[in-house]
Amino acid sequence: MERIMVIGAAGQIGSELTMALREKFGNDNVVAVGRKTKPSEELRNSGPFEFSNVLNYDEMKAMVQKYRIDTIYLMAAILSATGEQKPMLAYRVNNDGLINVLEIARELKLERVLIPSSIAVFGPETPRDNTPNETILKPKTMYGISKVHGELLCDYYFYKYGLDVRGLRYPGIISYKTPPGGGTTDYTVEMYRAAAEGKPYTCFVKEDTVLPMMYMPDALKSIMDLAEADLSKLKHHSDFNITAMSFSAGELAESIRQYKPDFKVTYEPDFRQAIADSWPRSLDDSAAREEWGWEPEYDLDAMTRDMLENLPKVLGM
Ligand code: AKB
Repeated sequence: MERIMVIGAAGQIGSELTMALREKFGNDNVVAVGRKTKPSEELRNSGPFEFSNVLNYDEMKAMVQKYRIDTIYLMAAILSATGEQKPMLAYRVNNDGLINVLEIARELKLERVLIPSSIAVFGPETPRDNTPNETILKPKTMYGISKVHGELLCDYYFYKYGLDVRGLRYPGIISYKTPPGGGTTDYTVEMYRAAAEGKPYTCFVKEDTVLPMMYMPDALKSIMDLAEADLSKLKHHSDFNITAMSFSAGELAESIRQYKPDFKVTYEPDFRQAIADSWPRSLDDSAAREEWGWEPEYDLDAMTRDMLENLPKVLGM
């Protein structure tokens, strides 16, 4: 039986992932763990919710034992932009949190651990178009450095201890329910929210900035499909490139204008521009396609339609 713990359950991906896993495996079989962000009523009331911190090894371990957990999804992380403002916090949460989870999983002989990585593992020396799975990994952000370290550690635990750790490199994730926090790709969600509220938007990257992106339903599908993939078919474990689409900030604004013709965007790049410029414009995700059948469903237009349909409800309009 699956007994799952989602750490970082109140965050952008964690909150929706917890609900999707509860739907699939039963509410009581999915324990949500959050640190301080206030969880939604839905999250708190639909199944077990615990407040804890991934840096508290003893408390986390006791909780894994209490709930007889066999699978952990580690979604807690300090993302790229916050990580540049608070590098030591990013270092601690992303590295120490990860090793805590890996050690708990090894000691308690858990069945599986899912740990997302990110396009932040790449850097300015990496080829930026159709970036291969195997390439130069020399990130310049603390977040990216911790994700490269994480990928290597996850593979280490797989090869040394036989712990089944899996992970994929998320591009920018776009969703309407829980806003993202502290990422470089957050301008996408901010732009949709401003458009839904009928407000103009000042974008913190340049109009021609292109990054790989993915809509939340595909992000959930990808990690849940990877969790169920046949281990014997996996040549990679913790570092799959995955993508759904690539577009510039200007193309995103244009896509929104199909539905909101008066929507105005101005561009005032800040420190996050340099981070965006160090990441790929597009990714080669053929390893994920071949090894576990990855295929996205949403393109830019389908995502824009869905975002603008759902945001007014979420924003209470
Ligand atoms: C960020 O912008 O930091 C994240 C990511 C790409 O991992 N969304």
